Amino acid sequence: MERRPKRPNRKAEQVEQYSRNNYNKPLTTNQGINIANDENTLKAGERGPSLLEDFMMREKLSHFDRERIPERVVHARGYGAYGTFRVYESQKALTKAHFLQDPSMETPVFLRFSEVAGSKGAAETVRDVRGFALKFYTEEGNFDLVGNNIPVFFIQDGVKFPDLIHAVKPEPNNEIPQASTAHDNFWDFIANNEESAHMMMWIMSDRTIPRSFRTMEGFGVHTFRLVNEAGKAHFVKFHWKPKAGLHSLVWDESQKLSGVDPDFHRRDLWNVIEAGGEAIWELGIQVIEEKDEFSFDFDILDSTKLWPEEEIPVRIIGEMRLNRNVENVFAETEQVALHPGNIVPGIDFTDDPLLQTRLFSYTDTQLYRVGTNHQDLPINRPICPFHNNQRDGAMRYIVDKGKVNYHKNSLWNNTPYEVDPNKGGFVTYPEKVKGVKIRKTAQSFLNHYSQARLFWNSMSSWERDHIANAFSFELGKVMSKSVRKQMINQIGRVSTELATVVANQIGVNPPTTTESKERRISPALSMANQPETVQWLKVGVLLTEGFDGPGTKRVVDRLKSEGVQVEYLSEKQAKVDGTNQISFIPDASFLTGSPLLYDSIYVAGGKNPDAYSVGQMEYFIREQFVHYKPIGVAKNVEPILMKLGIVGKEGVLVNQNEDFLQNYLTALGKQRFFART
Ligand code: HDD
Repeated sequence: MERRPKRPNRKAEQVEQYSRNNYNKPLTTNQGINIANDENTLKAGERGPSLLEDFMMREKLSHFDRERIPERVVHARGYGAYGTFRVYESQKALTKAHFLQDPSMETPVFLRFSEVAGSKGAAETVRDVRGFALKFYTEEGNFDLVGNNIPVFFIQDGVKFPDLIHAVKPEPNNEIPQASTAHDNFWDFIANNEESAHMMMWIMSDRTIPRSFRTMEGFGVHTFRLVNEAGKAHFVKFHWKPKAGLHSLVWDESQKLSGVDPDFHRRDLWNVIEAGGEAIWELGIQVIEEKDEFSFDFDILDSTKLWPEEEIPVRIIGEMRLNRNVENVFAETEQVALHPGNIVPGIDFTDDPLLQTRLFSYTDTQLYRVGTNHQDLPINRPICPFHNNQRDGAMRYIVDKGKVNYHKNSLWNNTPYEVDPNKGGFVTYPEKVKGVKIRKTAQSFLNHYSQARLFWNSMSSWERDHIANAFSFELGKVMSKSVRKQMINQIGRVSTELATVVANQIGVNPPTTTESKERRISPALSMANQPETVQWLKVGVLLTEGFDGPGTKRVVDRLKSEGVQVEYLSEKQAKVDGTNQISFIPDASFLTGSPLLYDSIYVAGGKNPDAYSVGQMEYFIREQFVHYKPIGVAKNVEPILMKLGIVGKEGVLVNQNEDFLQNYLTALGKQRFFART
């Protein structure tokens, strides 16, 4: 086979060629003219007026005036990083895709996370579906897996996508609310489009308020095809399983964080990577044989359905590690043009009607948003050579040499030439199709409630509480009494119990609808019981003058040795002295820091702290407690726990014996203590 040579990290090398370092360089115009004065326009006399001939001012201002490109119509707020993907063992039996053959080969990737609804500057911790969009720069061209952190979608046919998004976005008459689904239009859409019932359960779960990009699952959502060398195809779904476990914020925390740190998620990813860490996911696939296409009680082409993992197991086949931040967010993350239609030999589409419409929409949006030649930009270029007869257009970057720009030709021996399928040329999977032209939803797509109920059945009790609260919040913000009632009936088709709790909370009658009969559960859908890990968790250590030096140092050293990120907080950002000549310089003061920014706090306290510091320690402990987080305190801080009435509560630990460190680490690993409710 005419495979291209293997060269790891080729993407980094490629982007580097187009990078520029301005440090310590003379200031020039874009034409290369050295600039002697960048602070004054050219004027007729010291007090003006300004002169039109000032080419430096004109160039600088008109470039600035054009600095923005249209934000994405959805997923406008996003953040990306580079990394690599490696398959654990050859997937030859399933696919001929080159990057899935050789475990020793690393394929460069770029991953852009995003929030769907908000504008480009919206807060990051809002309740929303997160985009999980990946570009694999394979040796055979770019493969984009443009997914979400939820395995199903709102609608079944993409022709409804503009309606869905109009309903999600701020209402058009007053542009309120920003980055939130808690409004009439959205819930009116959900109540009147039954196919959204399954997704509505997912978005009201904690999945839509992740703790970190690193603690989310990712899903390709659609059913794709894998095709092997012999031309045999299998249906496949793609899953990304986070090594850091699946963890979320709680609602009160996520709302407050939107103010305290609107960049909470990007800061987390950026900091971990800058500190030399990696965000790691394993790639899993679910596989269904073609012959089994109709063996399930759902249609495998329906994007509002998942394939229960207990029925169709997820096989782990590889690993992705994100480990390099971008150099320039606009050039890379903003201009990246992801497209589910970018596939490589060995991967193909299915007839999923949602996927089919996406194949049109993404190229279209990139042409509008970035431009005709968006594929030439460093972030979008494949790492393999690419040649064709496409020419010109706005901002054409490539200088195509020679006079032949058409196919077929004799002058250049009919090159660039078509590649034989046996040598890597892409051939569409020869799926048999037949039917009459029709606009109709397939009968097999019409069961909207079984899997919505399956999801509800699979939740732990605290997850159910959170879902009920989320519905109560969102529907409580709906002004239209009619929409509230419709929604209670809609939820009632999933669960009478849930609908009744929410109805009671928002002041409408209980449902009149009948709940789904589905009684199965799928444990894989629950977020409870995550593997315990403390790596990259962030602990804030609160200190005041005269803190126990050796005791605090022992805690900090142990935390750090386990991979925990530690930050010190105190009344001021000046050095704080503890006993035994041990002192720390705070990373934040009580003013600039916040309990919301930490997975846990260790309160070392100090000798006779003043009233302000005691008040702050109390505040940090209370907030951490109501967000179910583990708390560690030095012995002299115990009176604050007593005052708050939380002594001996789950995950609240006092540093008073040998076991403290181990118990505190175990508590950290658990991350949240929802039993406190
Ligand atoms: Fe979409 C962006 C994910 C359905 C049309 N979509 C976009 C992004 C993600 C998804 C992650 C951001 C990519 C980036 O980071 O640049 N979209 C999904 C998923 C879907 C889905 C998982 C269902 C399974 N999308 C969908 C449909 C349509 C679109 C049905 C239209 C028919 N999506 C778009 C778009 C966007 C987009 C308008 C906006 C910006 C962009 O493409 O690049 O074309």
